[in-house]
Amino acid sequence: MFKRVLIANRGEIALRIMRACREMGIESVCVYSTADKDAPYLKLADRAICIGPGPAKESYLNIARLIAAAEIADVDAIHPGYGFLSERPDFSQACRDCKIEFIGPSPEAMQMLGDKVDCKKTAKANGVPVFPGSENAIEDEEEAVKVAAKIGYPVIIKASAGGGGRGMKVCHNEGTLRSQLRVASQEAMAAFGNGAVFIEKYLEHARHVEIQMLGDKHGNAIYLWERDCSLQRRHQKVIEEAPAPNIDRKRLEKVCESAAKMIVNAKYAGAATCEFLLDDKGDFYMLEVNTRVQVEHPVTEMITGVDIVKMSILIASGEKIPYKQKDIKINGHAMECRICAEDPAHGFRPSAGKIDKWETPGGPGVRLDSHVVPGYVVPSNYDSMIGKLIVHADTREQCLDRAARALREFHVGPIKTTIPLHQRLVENTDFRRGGVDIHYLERLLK
Ligand code: MV4
Repeated sequence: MFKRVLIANRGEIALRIMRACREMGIESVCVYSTADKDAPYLKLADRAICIGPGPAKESYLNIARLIAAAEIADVDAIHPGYGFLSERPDFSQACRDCKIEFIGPSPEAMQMLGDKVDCKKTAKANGVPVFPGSENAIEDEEEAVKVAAKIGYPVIIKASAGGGGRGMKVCHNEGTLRSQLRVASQEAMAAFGNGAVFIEKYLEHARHVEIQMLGDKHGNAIYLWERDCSLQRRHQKVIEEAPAPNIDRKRLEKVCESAAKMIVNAKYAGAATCEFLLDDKGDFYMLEVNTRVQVEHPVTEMITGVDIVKMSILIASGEKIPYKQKDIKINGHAMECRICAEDPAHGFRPSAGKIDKWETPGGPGVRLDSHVVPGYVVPSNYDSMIGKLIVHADTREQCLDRAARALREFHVGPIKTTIPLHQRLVENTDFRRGGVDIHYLERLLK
């Protein structure tokens, strides 16, 4: 096992990884930008190293500075967390070049599953369902028009290198498809340095269901079942839950088995998430694979008892996954509310600044993953998420009631937060019924 790990991240996930390291007897080295220099979680690390100024490009996204910090601290491994450099094959490669273990997949596995065109081919080859569409990146307009005629409109143009909804275009007819192809490719080139685009059938009403996977370096893979993340706004998830409500678990199990095969065949080591859309007929279509530990991993931890962050470290150190698929049992229901420093009453405008009041919920089945303490100043440089409230109970209904109860105990000021929105959602009858689609929240807020 590693003696010392560098955490190439900040905020709640840096703290989450630090906690895993402490329990595993591993020293943690946390990096920080000057914008985070007074962050309280840094005191919990065995060592903290400043890597640059506030802008992420000059600190958390700067590979050379992170590697330099890792060399200075003489760490065995680097945990990237989520966001920042977590899904960059060049960072995984830089770690390999410097003989530092990257806690995540190899650059090859990350490349193969990170590129959507390659990923779809791998998925298909392993029996993982995907949307019908172009087999390869679109080379010319006529080819795209032919494929679209075959699968039928509407179709969606996506960037092969894109993710999280960036650079997508929905086309309802041949005219828009023709005109949008060039635009999409140019935008993809500008945003990702790769102009490759592909098309597939567009699904209007869908739920977002994702499967938590773990693969190790010995050719084993298991799944920790699914999360439903349909409640989102502008591609930012708001509430995630597990298990997914109203779902055919037999069909889900088949999809999970295929996804595990795909992870094995991609020689994938670490935590991964396979994202799917689920239509109203109960069919699954894989969208992409996220090659990192995700924000919402705690809901899966709560229902399976598996510590996903510890697993990611264990796997990187070369250990086998200490569970067989049959050991994974689902216990109860869990839900996560992402609490952001934003004002939901005013178009979700950012509400950075000092948090004087931070009164947090507790009691049975309540977990709060947050780096905030009273007096903490939310920097304006980064993501606005200030904590995740995770609740666990025997049933979904009890889980919703517990979430409502915990949210009532949560008082934050003077900055504005999304707590009132969460209170409204856990009382919402459509959401309580289960199975709202990915456009539900945006419709509700109109
Ligand atoms: C789609 C889709 C409908 N049909 N693909 C958005 C994020 C990216 N991972 C893929 N996304 C979508 N791909 C087809 N063929 C609708 C979306 C989509 C979406 C997906 C998941 C969660 C929220 C979403 C919100 C808008 C659109």
